[in-house]
Amino acid sequence: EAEAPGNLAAQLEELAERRGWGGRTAFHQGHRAWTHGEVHDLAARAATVLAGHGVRPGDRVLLALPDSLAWVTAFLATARLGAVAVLVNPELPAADHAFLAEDTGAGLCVTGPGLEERFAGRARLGADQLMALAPAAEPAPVHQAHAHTPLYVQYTSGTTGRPKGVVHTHGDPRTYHDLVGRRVLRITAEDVTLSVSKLFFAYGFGNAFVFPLFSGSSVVLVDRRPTPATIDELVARHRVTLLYSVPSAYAALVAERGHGHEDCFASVRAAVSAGEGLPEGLAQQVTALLGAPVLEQIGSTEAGHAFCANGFAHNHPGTVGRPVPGFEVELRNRDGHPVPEGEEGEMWVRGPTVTPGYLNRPEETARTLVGGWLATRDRACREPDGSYRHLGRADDMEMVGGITVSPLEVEAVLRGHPAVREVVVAAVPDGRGANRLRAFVVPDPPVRDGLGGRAHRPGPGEPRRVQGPPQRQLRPVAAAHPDREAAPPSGATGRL
Ligand code: 3SK
Repeated sequence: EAEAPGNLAAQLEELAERRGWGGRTAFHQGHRAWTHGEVHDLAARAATVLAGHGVRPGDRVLLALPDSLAWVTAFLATARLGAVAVLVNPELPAADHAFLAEDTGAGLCVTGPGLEERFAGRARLGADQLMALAPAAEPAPVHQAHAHTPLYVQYTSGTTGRPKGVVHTHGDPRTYHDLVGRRVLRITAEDVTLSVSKLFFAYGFGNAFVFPLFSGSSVVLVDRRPTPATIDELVARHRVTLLYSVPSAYAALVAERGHGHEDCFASVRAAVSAGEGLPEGLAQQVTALLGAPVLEQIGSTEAGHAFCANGFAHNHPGTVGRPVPGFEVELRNRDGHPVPEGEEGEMWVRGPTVTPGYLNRPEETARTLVGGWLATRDRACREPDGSYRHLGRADDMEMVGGITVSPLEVEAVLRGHPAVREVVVAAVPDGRGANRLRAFVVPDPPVRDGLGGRAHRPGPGEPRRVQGPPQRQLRPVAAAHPDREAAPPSGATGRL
């Protein structure tokens, strides 16, 4: 489409009309389905409901709800009004939600089930209420927007672990689709998507919202992390063609289903992997199980979606692929100077969807966006074929289960426990091809019966050792990833 992009909601509505896919299924959720036409019509009406709750152009509308038709409707309705959607993990603790509402100055919070009591002191609207009121409302007029008008904010953490709101604009989604969805993944209206990564993450937002709405294809929405059994069932039931996931979830799928090709995956034409390195052995097992190529990518919240990707014509396992068309990648040393050819360095990225900056964080913006280049803090080396091999993070963050985790923050939480004298936290391979965080603890003496220690002697039935992740106590951070096996500590924030 050649014309300059305006308001995203109008771009998508017009595209569906012009291409004649208004009657095609856009979203499956449980046993229900909605067409593209129904979704745009409902969103136009939902915008009137939001306006009735005081939402005006430029206002921030915080969306804390699981992946669902309500999420999609609330996002498009917010866009239609020229307001800015703040995409938030609904599973965060109340203190984190309060921080995000404060940081963004949210004028309205749209809440999912069980969160109605959150965001006290702010205007709130339950997602159920929005969906109940919308059908009877009149469609709201579209607010004029331009390619550079802010559209949404997603949270990410950095070296300090302090969450930062990353701003993206009305022009960005169409570019994600043109570059990654259409050119790399060759998505057509026939595709059916299932994304393990949720909509509030950059990866999930592109996979399960942007690409399907720009291509007239359909998505299977799942409100929580799908188990391997759920993935099998949904792929078979909806004839999923594109599966997007993260290495730890692929490892779980392989562990559960074995290595031989399974009929229930016959419809899958590609599996996409991102969020952390995909070991070559695991990639081979996934390919054997699904009978389809696994295409590894790397992207970031700041870049909007992937900036390097493998494709069908050129897939180099063990690498994150070549720069996505329209993106440039430079490897630089710690001082920001390009490294000689063949040496490893930090990935600096330039491209059309890189964020204009962080919300309320001019210093962090200036450190991360330098002369039009984005410092990703990912370390990599360039292979002779132009693919990049990811070598980890340049900062003190670890990628675990597709999320960026600060081991230092986890250590700080554990150190606060009276039974812990010293602790080191590190990511270690879990033997299935993914990483797990492990805490190595020196207990505070005298300890005769595990970590119960002096300060707290466990009672009957209480665990005698610190098991699983620590309870969170630290400052609020955003976007804990639902792909985890247990709630991550506060240092875990979304990269996906
Ligand atoms: O590599 C990632 O983590 C990523 C993040 C955001 C969007 C897309 C990708 C592949």
